[in-house]
Amino acid sequence: MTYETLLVEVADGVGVITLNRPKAMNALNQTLTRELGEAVDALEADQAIGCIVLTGGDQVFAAGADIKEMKDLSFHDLYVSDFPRIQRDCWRAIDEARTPVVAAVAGFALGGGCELALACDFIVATDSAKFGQPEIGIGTMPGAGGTQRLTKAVGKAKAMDMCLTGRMMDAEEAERAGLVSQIVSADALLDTVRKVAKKIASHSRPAVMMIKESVDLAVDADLQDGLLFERRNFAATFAFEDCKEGMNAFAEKRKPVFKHR
Ligand code: DAK
Repeated sequence: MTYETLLVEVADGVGVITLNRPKAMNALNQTLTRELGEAVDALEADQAIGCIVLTGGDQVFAAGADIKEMKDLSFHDLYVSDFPRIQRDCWRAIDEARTPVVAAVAGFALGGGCELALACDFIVATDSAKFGQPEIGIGTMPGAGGTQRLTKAVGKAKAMDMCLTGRMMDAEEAERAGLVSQIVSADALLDTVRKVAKKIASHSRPAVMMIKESVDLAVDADLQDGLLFERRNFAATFAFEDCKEGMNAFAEKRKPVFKHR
């Protein structure tokens, strides 16, 4: 499929989606969010894809929702259309994807851009990355998870500070705060994330899905419920052919050949 605001490439079991509105700093207009939801859904439905990478390229991730498109909307417009729904569907697609989604962030990830990165399973950033929820500066507030996912990721103090002052967090602070899994140099970002994604895609897909579900549950569940869910999922992996193959391959000192079954 071809898109007006995205580039999508598929190789080695990995789908890479690049936001492509460079003149507007990848601001998330309705076309982009609609296309992004469609692209994530299409990669998710593709059995050959074991990991999705979401990036804005090596300059900027996304400077937030498109303010110029949004500025004349009324409360009625937003409420009745549910933001509009099509735009919300973009976060829904990432949120509901069972295939892991890795964000590769260079430069600004602001407002909806930060929220988009937060909706991914983890974030790899360059040292140029800047995360922020600057909506307060334009008289509004985060609306796609900034007060919720950011708080769960970095804790109340930093989330309050960022949302109330609009200040940006640089890559080092973001890594210290647990927002970012690793920092890489700008020229290595896409290669590194492709390698990480390829590694994930090489593993048993059903086992990857169970791990993703279990880690996601840890964010909200009570510890004992989470541990029980994990234990049950661990036992369930023994029903996968891939689990037998992985353990036999270890015992036979060879590489496993997973069939994703
Ligand atoms: N919208 C539209 N255009 C933008 C933009 C944005 N968010 N950010 C940048 N641009 C455009 C600029 O207008 C400029 O375009 P031209 O003037 O050249 O045509 C071009 O990108 C370059 O920007 P600057 O000239 O401003 O570049 P600087 O390096 O000086 O500054 C900046 C970069 C990123 C610091 C600055 O552009 C900036 O502050 N941008 C706005 C950041 C912001 O406030 N973001 C939050 C927007 S509100 C929801 C989903 C999403 C949301 C809410 C709900 N639901 C599903 C319910 C999200 C809301 C938001 O993100």
